[in-house]
Amino acid sequence: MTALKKPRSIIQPVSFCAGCGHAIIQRLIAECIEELGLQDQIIACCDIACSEWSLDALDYDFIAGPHGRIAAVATGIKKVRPDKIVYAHAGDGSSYVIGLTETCYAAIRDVPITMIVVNNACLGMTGGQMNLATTLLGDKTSSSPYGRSKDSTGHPVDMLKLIQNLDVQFAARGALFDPRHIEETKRYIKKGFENQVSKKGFSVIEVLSPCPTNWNLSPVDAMKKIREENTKVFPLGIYVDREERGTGCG
Ligand SMILES: Cc1ncc(C[n+]2csc(CCOP(=O)(O)OP(=O)(O)O)c2C)c(N)n1
Ligand code: SF4
Repeated sequence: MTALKKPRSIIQPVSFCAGCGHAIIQRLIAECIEELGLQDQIIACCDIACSEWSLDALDYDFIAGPHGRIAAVATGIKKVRPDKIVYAHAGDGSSYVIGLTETCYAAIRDVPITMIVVNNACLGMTGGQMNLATTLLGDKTSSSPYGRSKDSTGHPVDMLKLIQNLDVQFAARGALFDPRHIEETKRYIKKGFENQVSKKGFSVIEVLSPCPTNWNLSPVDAMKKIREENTKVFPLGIYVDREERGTGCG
């Protein structure tokens, strides 16, 4: 039996809401970094949104970028410090809505960074407003109180299907609703770091993640919603792995 140990780089108690997926993702990031022995080479980038709670919790060199600009911030850091391992931990509003251009250009340039995008189907930090890219049709949010409607706000967008058409190193989507999928998500995140160590290109890992506070669900029901609803619109799996020359999903 393996004893689970907290990574040494987690130096503060979790500040996220109870049941928040960001906390699991923060832990997976720290575990991957520690298992790969990269602690001293990391420059972490978090966005001005819920991911910024990691800033004081993790014992890495850290920068918080303006909301939506995290892919550009990480790109700049990697350009001037190619010797460092640079990762971005950001929300789906930051990465796919206000920061759509930044994320796409990091992918187009195939910048060798590891980008972890938390798909919690809303704008978490500001009160759970609808996210144009990730809120499901019919889902009620603080800015779509009657449920998201296709007629007024269009369809959600599967960003990995867009990124799949660009020449990137790695793109995959994981989820957190049970231990098997948490392990799978960890493998994707680790692969994103390993690609950077071996000086390969842009890696993006999107994670379907609960925001129980803004979804008005218990942590258990939030995980159930992801498993039963969100995975239907956002299929899990590897979309691009240049190394394997495989593309696809599911
Ligand atoms: C330029 C700018 N626009 C808007 C905001 C307000 N703002 C802060 S966080 C946020 C949304 C965060 O949502 P997301 O990126 O999905 O991350 P989450 O909090 O859900 O992890 C917004 C709109 C800001 N700080 N700066
Ligand atoms: S508001 Fe949502 S995303 Fe932000 S910390 Fe709370 S549960 Fe997590």
